[in-house]
Amino acid sequence: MTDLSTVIAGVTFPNGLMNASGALCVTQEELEALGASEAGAIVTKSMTPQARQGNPEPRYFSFTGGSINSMGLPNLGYPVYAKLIPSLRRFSKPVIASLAGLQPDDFLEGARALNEARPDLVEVNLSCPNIPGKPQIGYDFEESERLLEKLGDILTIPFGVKLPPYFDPIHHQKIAQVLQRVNIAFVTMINSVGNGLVVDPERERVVIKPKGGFGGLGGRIIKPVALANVRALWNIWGDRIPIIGTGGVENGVDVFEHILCGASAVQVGTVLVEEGCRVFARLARELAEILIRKGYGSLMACRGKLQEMS
Ligand code: RRO
Repeated sequence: MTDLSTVIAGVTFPNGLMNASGALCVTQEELEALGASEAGAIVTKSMTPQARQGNPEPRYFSFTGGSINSMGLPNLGYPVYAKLIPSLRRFSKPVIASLAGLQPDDFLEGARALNEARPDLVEVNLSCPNIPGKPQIGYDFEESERLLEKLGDILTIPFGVKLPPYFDPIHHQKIAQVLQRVNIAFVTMINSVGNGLVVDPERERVVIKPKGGFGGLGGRIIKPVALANVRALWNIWGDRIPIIGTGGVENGVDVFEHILCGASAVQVGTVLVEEGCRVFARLARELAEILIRKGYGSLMACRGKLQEMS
């Protein structure tokens, strides 16, 4: 048997495959379906103080090669998730609460609620691209540090951060320094590639309604950007801070590539929305096949093993 388990911030996962926050994880029903599936963890939708309907529809569109979304943080609100989380523990897999907010104080209020609810880990979302007038916090290094410092004073649960993609090595250096200073427990990257635009040429129209059609890109087309971001932080940190790779995972080989780049686990967004929770059993089977073929006894054995050319 190939060992697909992994450890992140001291928490053991039965396998390193889980949903990306946002994908089929808003309602109690969806969270329980993740619990009953082969997913190695349950990740909640990013939550805000009050319940939100999100942006007007249509707000999600899939196309050959990926997806574009501008959901606008539809979620049930901190109090409802705080009540739900303890009951999700019965599925005997880690529960990761994704914490968001519309302003810094929201995050602090959410941190207090989550201290009571006791998920295994908290993933602080600094990278939602879809709220009109609210920039992605992760692109402001000073603001990110201020917020994470304050959260560190409040949270009694290990917390990590969900980052946007960066496109320049200096930005990888800068965010890595910030995250080291605040003692981050793990990093999830990347969120969707923000503010892309998909065009329907026949109708000469955008494909989603909010923000004039601009939205976050996910799926196969973003895999090289995701792999580059995982690798860039692995090159800085090695195994000191675990990375959850997210972006473009459609099959077992994609998972393998993320792990080779340095990820300790992967999250699945677009393909989960398209295929439903049965995707986890398929990915686990395909990942085990490639690990066996390559002679690796476990997922962790190939972590970071990507070779550069001499
Ligand atoms: O809800 C969303 O529109 C959304 C969020 Br919070 C996020 O972090 N990433 C994304 O692609 N969509």
